[in-house]
Amino acid sequence: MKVVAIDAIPFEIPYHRAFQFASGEVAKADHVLVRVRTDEGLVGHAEALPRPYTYGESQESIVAAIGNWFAPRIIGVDPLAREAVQKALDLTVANHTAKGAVDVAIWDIVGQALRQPCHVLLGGWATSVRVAHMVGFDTPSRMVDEALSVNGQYGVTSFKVKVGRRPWSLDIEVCQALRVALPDDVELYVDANRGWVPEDAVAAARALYELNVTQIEEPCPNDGVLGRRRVAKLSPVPIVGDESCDGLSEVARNLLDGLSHAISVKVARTGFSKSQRILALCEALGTGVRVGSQVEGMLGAAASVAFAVAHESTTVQPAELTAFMLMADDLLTEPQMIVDGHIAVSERPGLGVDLDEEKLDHYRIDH
Ligand code: MUC
Ligand code: MG
Repeated sequence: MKVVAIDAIPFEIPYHRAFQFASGEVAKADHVLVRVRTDEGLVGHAEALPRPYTYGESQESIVAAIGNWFAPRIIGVDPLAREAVQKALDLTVANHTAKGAVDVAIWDIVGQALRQPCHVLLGGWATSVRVAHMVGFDTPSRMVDEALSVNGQYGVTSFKVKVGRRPWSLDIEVCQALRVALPDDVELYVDANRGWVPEDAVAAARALYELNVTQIEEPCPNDGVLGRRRVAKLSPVPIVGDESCDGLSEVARNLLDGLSHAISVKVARTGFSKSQRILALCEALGTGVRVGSQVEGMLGAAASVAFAVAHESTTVQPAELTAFMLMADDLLTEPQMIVDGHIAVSERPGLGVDLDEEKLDHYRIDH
């Protein structure tokens, strides 16, 4: 079997409201559908998510990287030859979400060719996983209302609160309000998206510890090594590496340099192939892992669910899989469902999801 085409189709789907955080915001789904086709008629899909404030990619750069570099190198390759695909992708540096999507679309084809769901090929540990919901910047009362609504309606009991504002007391005020309003068994953890300076991060961490916050993601910029190391050393709350841990070597350096205690693994940036390598490294170092969100739609969430349920270690912490709730519509024929705080994975071959071609036609912006 051979790859005969890789299409990168930019599309835009409105959001109910913008999802805001310290490093930027997602105000609409300006994503790219990656479609890989083979000479045997199999078609694999994935969703590429430009996050310029995190990886420096745009819809245009993702379309160009796939059209100019990745497609010409991978056309003619057998999709089962995933190491050859990785080699072809890594001839170009950066371009994380373009690469992650090509890898996932290739795995979608591999699953279809072998008539197995991707999650079974990846490890087959479970068939559902607890979800965590991300709460973006807003007033304390609106953030409380959102969390109560998602907790009450979907049974979600884990919330990642966006923080990293100045003064940092604003963030503590939000977390205090959430702690008072939500049931005691609800997990609160936070993500500062590098918004604090180290001194504020240490002070905020001490206050968040008192609120039983379980983790602090990216408290301050990772390139301020001594400051970040001081925060990781002094914080009573474990520090999670996310955007500073966007590849296997970056994860290794981050953990060995004592800059983080746990890692967010994101299928949107490291696909399935590299994410499994990162997972093995974290297991070897005794480091906790959470499947993170790149603020993806339902197609991206389907890939993250497949990865999260495939390994025991990625089911320990609730996976961030609800970002699609903010979107006014989506591209799949069957919506992703959250029931009792869990999402179940499709048992069909590959990613096990179908694209609504009419919706793709309606939302694509390249014609
Ligand atoms: C997250 O966990 O950081 C915010 C920025 C980004 O790149 O992803 C989101 C969620
Ligand atoms: Mg994060």
